[in-house]
Amino acid sequence: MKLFGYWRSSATYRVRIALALKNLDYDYEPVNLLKGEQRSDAYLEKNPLGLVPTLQTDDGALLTQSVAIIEYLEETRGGPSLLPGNPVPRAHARAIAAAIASEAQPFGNLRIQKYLKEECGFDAPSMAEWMNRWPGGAMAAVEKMLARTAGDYCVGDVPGLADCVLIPQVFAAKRFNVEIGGFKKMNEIYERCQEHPAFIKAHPDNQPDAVKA
Ligand SMILES: N[C@@H](CCC(=O)N[C@@H](CS)C(=O)NCC(=O)O)C(=O)O
Repeated sequence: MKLFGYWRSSATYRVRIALALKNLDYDYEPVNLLKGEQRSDAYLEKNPLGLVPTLQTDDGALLTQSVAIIEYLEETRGGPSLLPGNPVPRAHARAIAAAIASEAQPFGNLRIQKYLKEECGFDAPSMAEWMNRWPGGAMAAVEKMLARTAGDYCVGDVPGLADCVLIPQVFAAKRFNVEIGGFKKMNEIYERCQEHPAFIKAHPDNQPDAVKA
């Protein structure tokens, strides 16, 4: 398998966590978002939305959308399951993943931030307000969801799909100063995952294309 991604992309980070939790080997090809490589003709052939990640399977299929990729890994590979066995907790895991992937992450994506700054004239305070209102607002709702579902991890006591999606979003929130400090459960899970080998392996700073500060 080959993963096309970018070290600091939260959606790529989701897939890396899933690959690491399942202990799967893969090749990695960086797509430099800051250089706009996601919009090159060659990359658009792989991922028509011009977003990372893309996973190329061993038989050449090109998979896009991080949550669909994680579900593909779950359905086709062994290793620890990333979804609970029972339907209600399974629906909770998918709901948390969807809340973050659909209602939080897209509003803070690079192309949206670029558009707001360059075409709508947003200055730093307007950007901060945007980030707290939209990604931050969705994360406040996720904290309430976690109150109903979490144990040591997002749903119960085993890391899975929801954690693959939550941890990168918390990482991004910290990077963009989104106010999530009061979200106790979320922060507890985040800190626990910082000690987990699969999450350490998947961390942006541990990727070959990471830019050291
Ligand atoms: N829903 C997509 C989101 C992918 C996405 O937004 N990727 C971001 C990085 S986290 C990206 O490629 N941004 C490039 C851009 O905005 O130009 C998924 O889950 O794969």
